[in-house]
Amino acid sequence: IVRPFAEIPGLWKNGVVNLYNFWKLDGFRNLHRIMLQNFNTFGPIYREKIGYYESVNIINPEDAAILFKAEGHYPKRLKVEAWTAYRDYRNRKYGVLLKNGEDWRSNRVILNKEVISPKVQENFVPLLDEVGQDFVARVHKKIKRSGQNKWTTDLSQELFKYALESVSSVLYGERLGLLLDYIDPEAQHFIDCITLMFKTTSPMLYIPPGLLRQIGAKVWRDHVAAWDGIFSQADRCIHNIYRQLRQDTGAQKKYPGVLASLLMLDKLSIEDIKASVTELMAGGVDTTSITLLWTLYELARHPNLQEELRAEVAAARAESQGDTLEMLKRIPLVKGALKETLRLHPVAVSLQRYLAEDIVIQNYHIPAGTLVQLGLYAMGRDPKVFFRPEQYQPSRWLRTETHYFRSLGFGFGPRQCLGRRIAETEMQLFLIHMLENFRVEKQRHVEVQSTFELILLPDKPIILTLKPL
Ligand code: HEM
Ligand code: 2DC
Repeated sequence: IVRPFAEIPGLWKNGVVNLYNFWKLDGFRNLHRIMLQNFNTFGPIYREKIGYYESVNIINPEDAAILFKAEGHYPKRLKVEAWTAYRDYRNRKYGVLLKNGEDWRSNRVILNKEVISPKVQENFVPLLDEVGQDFVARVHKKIKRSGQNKWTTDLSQELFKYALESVSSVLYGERLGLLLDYIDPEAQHFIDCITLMFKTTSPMLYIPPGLLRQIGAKVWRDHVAAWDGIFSQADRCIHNIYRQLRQDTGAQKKYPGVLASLLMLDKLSIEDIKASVTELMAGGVDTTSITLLWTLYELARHPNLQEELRAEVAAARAESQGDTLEMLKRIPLVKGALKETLRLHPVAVSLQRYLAEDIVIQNYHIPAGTLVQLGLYAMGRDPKVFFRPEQYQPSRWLRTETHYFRSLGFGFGPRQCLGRRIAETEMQLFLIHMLENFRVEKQRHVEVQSTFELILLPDKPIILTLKPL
């Protein structure tokens, strides 16, 4: 017999009291650990209400499968009100990230063709490969300048620049030049704005931004300033390409980038294109850079694994004879390493959907319209789901054992990460070039954990040493 919705365990009766307790636990930065603890207390399903944020939480891959089968034709995530409130406030259009319903679907279908289809991925490879080579050249230079034949540093700022340079080269078909000695202060400001935007979003998941705006709260003002910085920089880049395209007479053969392709395709309005390209540019910085930083950290902690990966890359290089696209098909362990990084250090603490239909999970009835969250961080560390979850083991993704709804770092289905192919290609090429050039080592024994600033970030600087091979 199926049990009713009201019997799902958890604390969902008093959102205000729960918000107070959440705040006492420093929940704004510990969300992932609190979710883990809740699964330990309540089991594989629990209901929760913090402030005005109400959800049912699940952890099992089999339950994730039920959730995604009930997402409907217009899958909808948790509405991040801070993001929509900014756009409403400044009278800007929503892009694909924030749209819903038919408007989302029609935009997404067109964007898919230019951003995530295998056909265009081939166009991205030479662009991203060049950025990877430039990054390596920059590290060699830093090593030379140090006079010690090595470079010890917190790579996060360097990786932000690498990620922004990569996503910009794909979007605009042009280099920004962020890996040169002189850095454009506007580009640096853009990077800082993205970090601030994420950081100021998390409290507004629980306290309505409209309220914070009315009382003139600092977090709302900072959030607005952050998005203003993001939009003005993206507007400048977009305007540049738009102008070039109008001046250009002859048809060129070279791949012109995502933005120019969308403009020439002429299927979306300029305003829709601008909104989504801005989101792609902003979404493409902290996500891939932090994932790469975690991967280098894990490789530094596992020197033997690092050598194994290096050998795979060397063999792939030899077999593919200069064909980079071919090379990307011969590095399963490198791909496994990226999956393993996202299992232990996911960017998104959860995936969420509003149910399009009633479902039954763990024998509880859950009505249509409910917000259901899959605890991605908790699932990645659950010994019932992954054998010895605490071990970083890329080879687990090679074995034929079931991966059914276990590799969900980029989300699932038609609403999954639009930047997925860009991110994967960019990260794979980065690792290829780094492994071919440097050995990565770690300083002392420092345990780094995650902290929640809307996305999960390392809670302290990760200091690594790069040595030429
Ligand atoms: C959505 C993860 C990189 C742009 C998402 C979602 C996740 C995610 C989990 C939600 C998917 C869902 O609800 O099913 C990641 C990870 C990345 C990454 C782990 C890198 C390691 C990027 C990059 C871009 C990007 C590089 C831009 C070039 C987007 C956009 C959406 C999205 C636009 C919203 C798509 C929609 O609503 O239709 N991402 N992402 N992401 N991501 Fe990413
Ligand atoms: C944060 O409880 C925790 O890819 C919340 O590139 C639920 C939630 C909702 C939406 C998620 C967000 C979490 C984490 C960051 C995500 C976001 C959807 C897209 C975004 C996963 C899990 C991200 C980082 C995008 C950001 C695009 C950019 C323009 C802001």
